[in-house]
Amino acid sequence: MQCICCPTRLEKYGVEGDDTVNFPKDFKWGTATASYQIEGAAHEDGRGESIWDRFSRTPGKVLNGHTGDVACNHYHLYKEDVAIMKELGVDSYRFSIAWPRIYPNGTGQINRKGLDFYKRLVEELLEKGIEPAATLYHWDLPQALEDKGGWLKRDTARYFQDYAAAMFRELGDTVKQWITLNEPWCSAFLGYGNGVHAPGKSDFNSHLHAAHHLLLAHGLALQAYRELNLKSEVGITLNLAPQYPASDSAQDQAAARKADGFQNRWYLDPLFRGFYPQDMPEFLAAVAPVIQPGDFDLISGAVDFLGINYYSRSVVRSDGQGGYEALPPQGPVTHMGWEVYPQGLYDLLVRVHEDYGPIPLYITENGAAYPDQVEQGRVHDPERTAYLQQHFAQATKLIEAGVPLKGFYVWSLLDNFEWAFGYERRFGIVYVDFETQERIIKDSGRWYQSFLKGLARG
Ligand code: GCO
Repeated sequence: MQCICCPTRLEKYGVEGDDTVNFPKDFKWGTATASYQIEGAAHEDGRGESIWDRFSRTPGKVLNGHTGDVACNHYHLYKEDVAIMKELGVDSYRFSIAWPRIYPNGTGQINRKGLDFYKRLVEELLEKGIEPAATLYHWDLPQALEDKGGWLKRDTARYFQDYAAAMFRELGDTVKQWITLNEPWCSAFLGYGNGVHAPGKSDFNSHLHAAHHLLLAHGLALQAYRELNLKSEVGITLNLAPQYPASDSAQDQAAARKADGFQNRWYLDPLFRGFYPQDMPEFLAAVAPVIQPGDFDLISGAVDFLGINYYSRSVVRSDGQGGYEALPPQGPVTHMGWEVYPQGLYDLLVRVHEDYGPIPLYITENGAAYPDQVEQGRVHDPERTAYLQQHFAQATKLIEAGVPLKGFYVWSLLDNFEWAFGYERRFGIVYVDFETQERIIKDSGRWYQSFLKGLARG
C-alpha cells in the first residue's frame, strides 16, 4: 500500500518493511461508538425517548426514514462485540451512555435496568482486558428535557451535572476515561443552528446559547467529578477541523481565521483560556444574555485530557463581503464527500498543542465511510485501510514532534446509524448486515489487528 504523503513512515509500520513502529507503552489504541448509533433496544428496560427517536421519526429528517430503534442491536449483542474487540486486540473501547436509559425523563429516579446494561458492558470489557472509556453525552438528550427547552435552557446543564455525578458514583474508576461531551459544536450548531440534527431547530444566534449551556454542562460535570476524587481521567471531546486559507491574500487569511473561530476557537478558548474569542463581535453579542458570573471558571476547570475528533480539513476564501466560503474538496474524498487530508491531523494537533497546551491529547475519532460490499463473505475496503495507515503515520510524526498524544480511537468499531444519513454511510472496521445482524471483520479491521500485533511498545 503506497502512502501518498509519507511513504518512508509506512515502512515503520511493518507494512512494507520489517521495522515496527515504537509507540509509548501506555499509548491507547481503541475503537469508538455511540449509544444511539449502535444500541437499538429503543423501547426496552424502561429507556425514555431521546431527541433522536423523535427527530428520526420526523418525515424528511433522516435518509430513508431510518431510525436507531434496532441499529446494531448492540444492547443484546454486546458480548459478541466485545469479543470482536478482543480479537482485534484493542486496548480501550470508547462508548457512550444514553442519558434516557439512566433517566428516562432526564431527571428524577435512576432507572436501574438501564444502568445495569452499562455495568454489564464495563464488566465484560474489564474481563477481556479492555479499558472502558465512556462518553456521557453523544447527542441523545432525553426528549422530556427538550420539551422544556433543551440546551437553550440553563437548567439542562444542571440536570446534566446530576446525571454525570450519578454515573461517576455508580461506575467510578471502573471507567478509565470519562468524556463529558462529544462535539458540542455539532450538538449546538447542527441541532439548534441549522437543524440538520436533532432537535432540528434553526436559529443561528440561539445556537450560541445552546453552545454556552453545553460548555457549562461540561464545567459542572467536571466539578462533580473532582469532588469524588476519582483516579481515572476526565476530559471533553471536540470536533476540530483545520481551516486553511485558499491563498496568501490578507482577505483569505482573515476568512480562514473567521472559519477557525466558528469551528474551533469558540470551544477551545473558553475551555482553555476562560473566555470566548474576542475577535468575533456578532457571536459575543449573541451569547452575552446567557453568560452568568462564574461560568467561565467552571468551563475552564482543569481537564486531564482533550479528545479531538478529526476527519478532514477546509480550505476557505473570502466571499468578498466580510464573510467566507469553503472551496470544494481539493483531493480524494470519502463516501461522506469529505476530503482525505492526513496532514491536517498533524497540523491541527501541533497547533492545539502550541496554542492551548500542554495538555494530553487523544484522537477520540478518526475514520472514513466507504460504500462497502460483501463478496464471498469478505469485505475488501482498501481505501479505508489506506486512510487509517495515513492517519496513523501522522500520529507517529506527532509523537516524534513531542506532541503529548496519548491514544487513538478508530471511528468506528461497527457500521452504524450515521445520523441524518441513516444506515447509508458505513464507517465500521466491522461490517454489519442490518437484516441479519451478522458481523464481518473488514479487511481494514484485519489490517488494524495485524498493526496492533506488530506494535513494539515502550
Ligand atoms: C461525529 C460523531 C460520530 C459520527 C462520525 C462520522 O463526529 O459526528 O462523533 O457520531 O458518526 O463522526 O460522522
